[in-house]
Amino acid sequence: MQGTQGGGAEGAPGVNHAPLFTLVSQPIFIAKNANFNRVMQHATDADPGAFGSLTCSVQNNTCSFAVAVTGAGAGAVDCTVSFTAPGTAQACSFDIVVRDGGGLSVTDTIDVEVATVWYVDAGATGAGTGLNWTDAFTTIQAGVNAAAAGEFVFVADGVYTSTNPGDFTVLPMKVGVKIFGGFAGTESSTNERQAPIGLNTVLDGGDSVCHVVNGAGYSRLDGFYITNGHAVAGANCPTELGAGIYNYGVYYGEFTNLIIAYNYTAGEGGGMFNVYSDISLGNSVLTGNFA
Ligand SMILES: [Ca+2]
Repeated sequence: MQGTQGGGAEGAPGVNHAPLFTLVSQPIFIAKNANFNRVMQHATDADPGAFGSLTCSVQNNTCSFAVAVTGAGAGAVDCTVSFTAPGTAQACSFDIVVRDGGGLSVTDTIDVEVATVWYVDAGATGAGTGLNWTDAFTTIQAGVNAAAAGEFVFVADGVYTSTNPGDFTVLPMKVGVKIFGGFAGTESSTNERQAPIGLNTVLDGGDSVCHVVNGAGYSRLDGFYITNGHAVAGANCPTELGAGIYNYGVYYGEFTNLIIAYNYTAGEGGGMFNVYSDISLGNSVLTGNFA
């Protein structure tokens, strides 16, 4: 409209607004003694001048080790987190804080878990100790067998099947063990994985395994493509339930970044079946499952 002038929104001198985060915060699962150096948040602030001048910092660090959060910019900023993980396991957190020049701020809490990692890579040709990517186990069963409660299993992209057709499961989870897929085979933290996480780390039931994944409590399954489960009654399949993932009595089970596709059961829960369980399912796709 010609001739209008002095809209109320324009200028508004002296009014400051808090910065805003633009990323969904991700927890950090990292191997002992590993170095971490990544952008973990991005913030924006449209205010002019000092009111929109942003600085990243850290506060409320409960970790035993120092964490640096750095970054500065006008109107937008990347916050880079860097630290060296200790040689002992721990769970802790810190806050990323972005403050503008007018004193307003926004805070994001990042959870950190440091643990022993066992490495699995179907294509590895090293010593097979599971202690690093070069010497990774080549079967997912070996990684789970080696891991104790509180430890992690990192699995590189590839196709993982059961040892014998007609097995009960491809991945027998273990209480307290967190299992992550989606790695290229060089990383030391979950945050280094490239999207789409888990699409190419395949747990394949071969249309014969009863449950591709058999869940366990106090665990996490993160970054897998789960397919071709076949929960049909037989010697190795007492329950026609949960061809993709079967959780029985699973408490505090976290399931995230999963694609659960094309699993079959003659009973219930083609993709996933939970009974006497308390689980969370996030950022996942269930498609083409049959029950
Ligand atoms: Ca501002």
